[in-house]
Amino acid sequence: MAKGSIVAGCLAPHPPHLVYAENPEQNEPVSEGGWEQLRWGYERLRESLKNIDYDVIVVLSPHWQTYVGTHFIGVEKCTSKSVDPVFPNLFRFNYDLNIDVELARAIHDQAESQGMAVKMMENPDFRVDYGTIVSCHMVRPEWDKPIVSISSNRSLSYYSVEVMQEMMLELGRSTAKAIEESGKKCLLLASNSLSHRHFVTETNPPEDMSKEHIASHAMHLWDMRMIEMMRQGKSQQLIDEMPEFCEQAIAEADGGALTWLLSALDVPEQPAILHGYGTIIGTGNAIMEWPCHSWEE
Ligand code: 2X7
Ligand code: FE2
Repeated sequence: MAKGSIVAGCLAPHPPHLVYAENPEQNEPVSEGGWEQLRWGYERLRESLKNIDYDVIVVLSPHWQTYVGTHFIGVEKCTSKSVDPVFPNLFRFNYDLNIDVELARAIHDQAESQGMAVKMMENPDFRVDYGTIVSCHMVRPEWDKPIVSISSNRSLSYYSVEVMQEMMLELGRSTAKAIEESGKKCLLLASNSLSHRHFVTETNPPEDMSKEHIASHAMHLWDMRMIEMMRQGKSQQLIDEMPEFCEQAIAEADGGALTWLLSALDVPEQPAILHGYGTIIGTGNAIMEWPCHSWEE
């Protein structure tokens, strides 16, 4: 069997506003658009991935929070309605998705063999979180690929952001090894915003773009710093600065997704492509791609 591979890794932020603004048939609320800078960014990412052949999307979302270990969805079909608990006015999404349980279990087993606490989630009534759904929808609205859904183990709540980072580095290595042994071609998504200070009141309508901007200049500076490091291939420096970024920018990378992704990509020195940046209720969001399929062996 040929070795499996990661064809590309993406930073794919998941504010529900993006799906709301797209008006797909699966989502109940109807909008007049909004957040076009980011939605055009996702358009460019989809265009960039259009001719890349892959079998499965592997996604880690900070909105599936588990407190004892990392969990993996272990049921083959998930069909229900996902409602954002904070924005039920924007996101009530009817989903019907397929899980690659075989690959999920392979990553689970590999991580377990490295001493990580892991669990296969086998409850057939489990409700998939909106982070997973929004990132997958914006990257592949056809929903024609199975996914592997990985939880965010909030070890930072029990220990520290440093412990969390260490665990995500191992999860990334385990993910890459399991993918290689599976023979499958995979697209990896780290589902998170960058700076995460947000406004506490909503405009009317929510898509009124005259009110949208970054929460503060300090958040802007942090976002630009992280984007520049990604664009310059400074992954190790980014990982080193992650604890400070998480603390000072209340960054959603605290859920571990970005560290997991960079580790799975073997801490790349190759530049990432910036497809778009924009704010959503004051938070900073970048759509980035590491096109590993084009890198030399
Ligand atoms: O989950 C989110 C987020 N990360 C950023 C902004 C707005 C809503 O939801
Ligand atoms: Fe979020």
